[in-house]
Amino acid sequence: MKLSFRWFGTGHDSITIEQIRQIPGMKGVITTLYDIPPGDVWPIERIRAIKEEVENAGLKILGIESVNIHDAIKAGLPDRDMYIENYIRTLERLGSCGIDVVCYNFMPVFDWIRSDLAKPRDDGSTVLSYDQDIIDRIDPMKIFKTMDSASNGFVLPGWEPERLAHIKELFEIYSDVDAEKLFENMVYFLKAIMPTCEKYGIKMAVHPDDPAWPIFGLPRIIINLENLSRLFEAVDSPCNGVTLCTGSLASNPDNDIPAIIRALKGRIHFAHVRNLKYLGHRKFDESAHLSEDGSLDMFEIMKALYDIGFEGPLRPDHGRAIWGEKGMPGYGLFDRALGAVYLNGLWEAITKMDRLEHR
Ligand code: DNO
Repeated sequence: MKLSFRWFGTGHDSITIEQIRQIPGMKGVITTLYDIPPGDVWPIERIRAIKEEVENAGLKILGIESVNIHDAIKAGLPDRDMYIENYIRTLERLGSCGIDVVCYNFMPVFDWIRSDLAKPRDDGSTVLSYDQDIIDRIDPMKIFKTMDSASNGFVLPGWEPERLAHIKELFEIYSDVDAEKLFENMVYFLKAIMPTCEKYGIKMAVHPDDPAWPIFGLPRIIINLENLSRLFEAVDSPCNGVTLCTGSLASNPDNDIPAIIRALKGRIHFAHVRNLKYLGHRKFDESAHLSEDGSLDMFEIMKALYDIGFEGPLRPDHGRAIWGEKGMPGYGLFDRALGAVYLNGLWEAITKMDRLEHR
C-alpha cells in the first residue's frame, strides 16, 4: 500500500503540504480541485499546477478525491450525456498528467451525513457522530444549514453551497429515481467512461454511501458486498473498482469489512481506513483509529488488505479534533497524523511477521 493523506489544496485546507510531508512514511496526497463545480471540465493548467505544487513539496498525487458526478448523471436526466462528455474530458486530462486513481460517489443529493460534527468525548476531544433519531427530526431542506454552521467555516466535501442552494429542485429531479433506476444510471455512466479509463489506466473507485442506508427517502446503493459485486459484474472492467472506506461501509454492522476486502480482491483501488464505535441501532460515534478505541479491528482490516496484495493508496480517514486544533471537521492534522502512523505501524508488523513465517 502507499500511505497517503487527503489534502484539499492551498486556500481550501487548514493544513499545508509541507506539514503532510513531515508525517513519517507519507508517500503522497489525495487531492482535488476543490472549487470546480460538479459537471465542469477541469482546466488542464490547474491540474498541472497542483501536480507541480505537490511534487515541489516532495510528494506525489496518488489519487483524486473526488471528481464529483453531476446530479443529471445520477438522476438520468436528458442532458446527462453532455455531463458525461465533460467527465470524460476531465479524465483524459488527469490521465495525460499521469493521475490514475479517481474516487467519486453516487449518492443522490447529499454526500456523507452526520448528526453532530463536534460531539464532546470524555477525553476532551470532539468527534463526528451519527444518530438516526436526530436525523429523522431534521428537515432535509435544512440539513445543509445544520452541517454548514458546524463546519468551522470550511466548505465540507460534497456539501457545495451553490449546488445545495437548489435543494428543492434537487429533490424533484430524483422524485422517480428508486434504487434500481439509480443502479441503471450508474451502469450507464460507467459503461460510457470505461474506454477512456482503460486507455489511460485510470482506476475508478466508487466511495461507499455514508451511512450505508437510504436517507430522507433518497435511495443509496453502494452499501454492501452484494450491490458492489452486482456493479462489478454489470461493468466488468478492472478499472471499475471501489474505495474501500471502512467507516462508511461499517456504519452498518452487518458489513464484515475484512470479509468484504477479501471478496473484492482486485477491485479495491483506494482505501480509507478509520474506526467507529457503535452506540445502538443506526447510532455511532467516530473514534480514534486505534482498534481498542472503537468497534472495528484495525489489525484484521490491514491484514486483509495485505493478504489480497493491496498496492493502491491508503489513507487515514476522519480524525477526532484534538489538542485544540480548529480544522475542517474530521480533517484536522493531528489525529489523522496519529492514525497514519498507527496504520503504517500495523502494516510494518504484518509485513515482517509474514516474512518471518516464510523464512
Ligand atoms: C467525507 C468523504 C466523502 C467522500 C466522497 C467521495 O468525509 O468521505 O465526502 O470524499 O463521498 O466522492
